[in-house]
Amino acid sequence: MKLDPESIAEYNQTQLEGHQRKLSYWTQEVAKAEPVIQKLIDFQIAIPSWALGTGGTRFGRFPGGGEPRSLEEKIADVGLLHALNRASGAISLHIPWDIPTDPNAIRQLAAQHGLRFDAVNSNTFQDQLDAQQSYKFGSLQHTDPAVRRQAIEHNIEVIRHGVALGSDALTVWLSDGSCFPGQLNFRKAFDRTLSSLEEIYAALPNDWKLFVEYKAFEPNFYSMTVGDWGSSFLYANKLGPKAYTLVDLGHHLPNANIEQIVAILLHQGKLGGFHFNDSKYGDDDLTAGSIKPYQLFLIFTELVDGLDARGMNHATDLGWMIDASHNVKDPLEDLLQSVEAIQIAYAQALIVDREALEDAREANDPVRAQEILQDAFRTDVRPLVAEARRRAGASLNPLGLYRQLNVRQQLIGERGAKTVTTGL
Ligand SMILES: [Mn+2]
Repeated sequence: MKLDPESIAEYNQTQLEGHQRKLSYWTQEVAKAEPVIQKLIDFQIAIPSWALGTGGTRFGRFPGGGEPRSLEEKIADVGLLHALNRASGAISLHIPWDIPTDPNAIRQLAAQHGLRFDAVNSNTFQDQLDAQQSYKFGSLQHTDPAVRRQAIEHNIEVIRHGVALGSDALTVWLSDGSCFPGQLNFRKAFDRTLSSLEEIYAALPNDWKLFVEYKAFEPNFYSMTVGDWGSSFLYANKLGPKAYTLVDLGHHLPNANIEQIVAILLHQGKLGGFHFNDSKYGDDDLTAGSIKPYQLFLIFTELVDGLDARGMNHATDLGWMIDASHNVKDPLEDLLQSVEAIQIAYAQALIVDREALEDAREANDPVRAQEILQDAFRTDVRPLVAEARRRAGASLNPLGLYRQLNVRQQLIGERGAKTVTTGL
């Protein structure tokens, strides 16, 4: 389905009075509000193609109906999100779950929805039906050169698909590692992974980036060959200037100081991209900002600070992507919530009084520093986010309009109640 622009305008009309009342505080602080609104309009978050269907756990999966059955329908769903919030103007594809049979047609379809293709993702953590070699004991690290060859060729094929769609980055997440002590020679696994990555790196077009994503555990539970930001940083450094670390919020050990990791990676010019989600225990892939919104704000505070320190463009110089998957929410509603949580954290980070914070730090005044940060975190920036949406032609309240239009029911009407999306 496609959203009628009239329905957005009509809906906004019913919300306008309340919105302007809430915005009035900010209109008295125009000097502060205007640049934030503009930055929010520019800021786009890529939607992962695998998050459009209901996720599951290893115990079960409970699809909600009307889920996209093809790449075309996935693009239509992201187009719907983007029409509602004008902040989801990109899609991140997963190969082989989303192989485009006609790249030109897919590119055109995406452009009709105002979407571009963000990083493409390879998959060497599952065996495909027609695969000659198995990834049971790893892919790029594997002891058998034939398995490594298959995994390298797959990644190069993913780059080719990405080039055809106008993407400019490859994300490599490896499940490689070991489940038991003694299973793996760590040094050999590192060297094999590095030389495999070098071949993939050599196949990158000049204007492309390679994102090396790390994860502390799962599916391997004793060691992960790219298990933390240190190893990712090491691989990225050895590979060269087109290689960067990708930070997935859920891929750390509990209580890791992600904001500090982000600050150092950015400072060293090696932070490439982000996968947003939230978690309570492990890699829970919950809605961004649903569990630890203060952490999300602290991460954005470092991102804004680090991007500004290097003169980087907030909107375009890092890859901003969601990586989440749910089994109890409507995936589209969940993604609307995630995008809004990210925008709120970003806006709050933008209003931090940087000069005062730096003064407090230089004066060794932790009380003052905390007050400055929490003053921003406790400020209700939602009217700014809504105003950015309104000016971009989106809904003042995307979730409200989504429910009022009964979008899920309409999708079930179009696609059926028993659809299961490709992918996870
Ligand atoms: Mn991820």
